[in-house]
Amino acid sequence: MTEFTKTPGWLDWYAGPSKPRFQLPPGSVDAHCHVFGPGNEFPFAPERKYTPCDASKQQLFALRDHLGFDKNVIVQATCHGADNSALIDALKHSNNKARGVVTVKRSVTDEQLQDMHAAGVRGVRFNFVKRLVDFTPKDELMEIAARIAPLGWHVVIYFEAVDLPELWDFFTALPTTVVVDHMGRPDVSLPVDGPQFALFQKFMTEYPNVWSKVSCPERLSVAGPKALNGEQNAYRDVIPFARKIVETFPDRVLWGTDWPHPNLKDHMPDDGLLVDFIPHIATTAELQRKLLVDNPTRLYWG
Ligand code: 0GY
Repeated sequence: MTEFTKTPGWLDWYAGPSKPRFQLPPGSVDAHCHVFGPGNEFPFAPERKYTPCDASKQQLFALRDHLGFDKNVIVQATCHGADNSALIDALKHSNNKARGVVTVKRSVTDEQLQDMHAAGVRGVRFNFVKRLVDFTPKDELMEIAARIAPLGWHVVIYFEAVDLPELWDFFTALPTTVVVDHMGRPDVSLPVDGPQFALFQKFMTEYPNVWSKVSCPERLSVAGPKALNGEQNAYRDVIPFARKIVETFPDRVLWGTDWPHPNLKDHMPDDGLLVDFIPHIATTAELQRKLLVDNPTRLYWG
């Protein structure tokens, strides 16, 4: 049995989350979440940049039911590298209520891709956040994108806003639907109508194959969670950014909890209160239904 020691300072996920006051529409999908291990069953990757606490499929499914979601999209986290066993195992035990986004190397075989598809995988993730991964050559990633395109899969990309100019040519050449994690991590201390966020909106405007997750206020916020218990103002600096994307591209947005919230050191959000953040960024029933039900269902169960 392999024992793993969690990275020092790394917070555990929030046990006993509150029941959201915002009632999720029927059929809602938590479209960005992870499973970690358990490490003694699904060991973490040798090349990982952090060691998380365990976060099992049973715990994820219990959270789904507690919050009022119907389904999950489980995204491969970097601590598992390109070994997708924990994720695939979760999909297979989900009763068709979970889809997956994996990380693969160019050595993956067509048969392995087919098996993953049968288990519920619908995308690959390319991660460009330097603190999380080692560099992978772009020609290798483009080769993978070309191989998964015929399966109808998409590419999920994770990057920091400052890196978008350098990655632009690669992203805009991808042959699939492209889903951006967490709005491309804007610096929310900059103006929402400033050049950095304008470039991200240009990316979505000029390339109609680009979607965005409007998730992770807890990661992006500089103001922080202070008002979480007093509602309204928690992560208030993220609201204009996320609202802008939801209202401009209502048919190409997704939302997820990001449970179990890797790499958080300052505070760990109560997932129930995170759900209560949704009506601040999707302010009408129609926008909420598109964000939580229609869009993820079309992309992952269509
Ligand atoms: C997220 C965010 C992070 C981590 C990962 O795969 C990962 O390790 O995605 C992060 O540290 O910003 O989306 O879970």
